[in-house]
Amino acid sequence: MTVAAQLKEKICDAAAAQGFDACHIVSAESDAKVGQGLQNFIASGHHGQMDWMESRMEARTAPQKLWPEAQSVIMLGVNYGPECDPLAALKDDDKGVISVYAQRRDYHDVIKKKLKALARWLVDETQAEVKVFVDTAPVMEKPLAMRAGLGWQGKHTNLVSRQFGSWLFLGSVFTTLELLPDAPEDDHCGACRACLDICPTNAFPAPYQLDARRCISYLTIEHDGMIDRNLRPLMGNHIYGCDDCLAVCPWNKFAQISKEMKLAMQADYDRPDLITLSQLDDAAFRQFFASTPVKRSGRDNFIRNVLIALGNMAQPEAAHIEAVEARLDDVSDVVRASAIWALAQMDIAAGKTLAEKMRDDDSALVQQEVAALADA
Ligand code: B12
Ligand code: SF4
Ligand code: SF4
Repeated sequence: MTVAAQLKEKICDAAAAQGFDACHIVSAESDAKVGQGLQNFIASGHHGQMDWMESRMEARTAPQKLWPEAQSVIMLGVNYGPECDPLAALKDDDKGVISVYAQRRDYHDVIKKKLKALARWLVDETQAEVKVFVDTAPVMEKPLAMRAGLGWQGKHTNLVSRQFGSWLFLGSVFTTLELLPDAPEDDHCGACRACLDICPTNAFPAPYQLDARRCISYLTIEHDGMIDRNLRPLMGNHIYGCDDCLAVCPWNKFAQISKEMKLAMQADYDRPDLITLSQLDDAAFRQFFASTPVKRSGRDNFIRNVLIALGNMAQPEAAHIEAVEARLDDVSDVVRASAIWALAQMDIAAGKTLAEKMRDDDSALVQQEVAALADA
């Protein structure tokens, strides 16, 4: 074995010791296709309100644009395979569905710690310089992981692994070391289009392209304020993120249940009751979701999502209608406006009557909903 191959093996052994399930290496050079794909995404407006993607676009296009001294990137994956089929929860429409990743401790915290430990080990071993990234930095993790051979970007744009299916979190260690790169993974989607067909909001303008503005994950997590009226009925009981396109992928037959104890599913977040959630005030929301990524959306946008799910129930009972009515007095105008919509969905006559009573509300968002009801 060459010295370079030995070092690579030692790095991946050290990564495994930290609990990483996949470890591959890629050079830090740019890939023109990726930069072009990102530019097309932004130019088409597919990023919606995620202005931060646009403002650091150049840095995103290649590791060396972010850190010119970087020579190699160690791409790492942590398996978060769920114990059961996430699609099953969509049938219980009086319960909310929180996506698989968000029912766990915040992966940003868990993975950052592992990355730092691995980076410290690498510095001790080689005296090289290192930087670690997970999710929030201007790094395009999926194309890098594909080039490193961790998997391929499926038609839903996420990375699919032959070993772990859809369920890999990604993170990276950039280094000044020149490491032996791995071969890229090929695309194994073939003629399949299951992920494109299952998407409730038709968020894929074409295979391998996502219009985030239509994606329930974006709408429930990133989008601030009211959600497009035409999309609300399509969101079902998704209240934070969405796994539909991931869960339907046939490559999940090779998926494994996550072994990482720190990322164990937490029972409180499996199909939580919509009425109970609708009653959370800011302090209760922060407390209930303190350890999970859900806290990132903020209370008002989260309650908006819950109200949309209540409005989408096929056969709401009196208690569900009362829970929505209670939000007509909420301090947040997004919540009050969403409650008007939900009420009209559940009981159009009651919605119209109550909307009438909201005419004195001085919020523009509320008045837009009142006007839309009058037109309905
Ligand atoms: C922004 C973002 C989102 C956005 C946009 C998603 C997206 N597809 O880009 C939203 C909020 C919707 C989102 C949702 C989710 N996300 Co997210 N997200 C990110 C983030 C921060 C950046 C991704 C990015 O750079 N997107 C920009 C686009 C342009 O890049 P791309 O998808 O690779 O697109 C390529 C092609 O599709 C093509 N292309 C794209 N648009 C267009 C348009 C035209 C006209 C053309 C010709 C080409 C083209 O070119 C691009 C470059 O090759 C990454 C973390 C990171 N730093 O990388 C996590 C990340 C991708 N997300 C992740 C996860 C888990 C999710 C969710 C599953 C969460 C959930 N359960 O709700 C969903 C999945 C939704 C989906 N189908 O993609 C994981 C994915 C892990 C994996 N195995 O792939 C990541 C890597 C975070 C992590 N560290 O683990 N996410
Ligand atoms: S995450 Fe859900 S809404 Fe977004 S593209 Fe996938 S199936 Fe569609
Ligand atoms: S569902 Fe089919 S098309 Fe979509 S990523 Fe998986 S294999 Fe590819």
